[in-house]
Amino acid sequence: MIRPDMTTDMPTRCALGLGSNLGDPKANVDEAVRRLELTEGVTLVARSSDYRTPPWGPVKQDDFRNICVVLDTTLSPRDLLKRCLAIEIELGRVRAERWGPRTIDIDVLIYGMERIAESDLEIPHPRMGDRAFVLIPLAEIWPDAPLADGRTAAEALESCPDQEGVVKLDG
Ligand code: PH2
Ligand code: MG
Ligand code: MG
Repeated sequence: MIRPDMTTDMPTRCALGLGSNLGDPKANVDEAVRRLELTEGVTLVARSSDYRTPPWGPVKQDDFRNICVVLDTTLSPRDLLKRCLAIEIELGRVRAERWGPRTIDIDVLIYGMERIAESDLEIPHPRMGDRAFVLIPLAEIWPDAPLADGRTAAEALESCPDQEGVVKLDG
């Protein structure tokens, strides 16, 4: 059991979900990945393809560009979250409406086998199991990724709605 603020010596395998639908989504996603790679204590293991995905949720907005990355980190869950939020700010994210358009969103989806339920940090991400824009890129690079309900990403994808709208992009 790792406390959310505990630093570890052994790296932990994690998954992040990234999304953008404001400004230049490709540039935003690429720059976010570059900054994650430059982060001390973070080693990028895999990056998924980029996907164009219809907006999920109540807000009418442009399609998103979504990817997932897998990384190994010695950062604590909370420090990893902090770094993700810092990169969002560095790239000019302004938090407006919930579910609304964003320059860049970086969500911590999975942190090893840890389960964390705090108001601002829930891992595994509680809503990822039925979201094609998360599961499709994640299953591409880490099909065995462990979700909160015991299923793997690939298993969850078998019954996941809204997959038709998700389009793999070339570059
Ligand atoms: N993120 C949201 C709300 N809706 N829809 C798509 N397609 N992709 C996202 O990343 C996304 C969304 C809130 O985080
Ligand atoms: Mg977020
Ligand atoms: Mg999100």
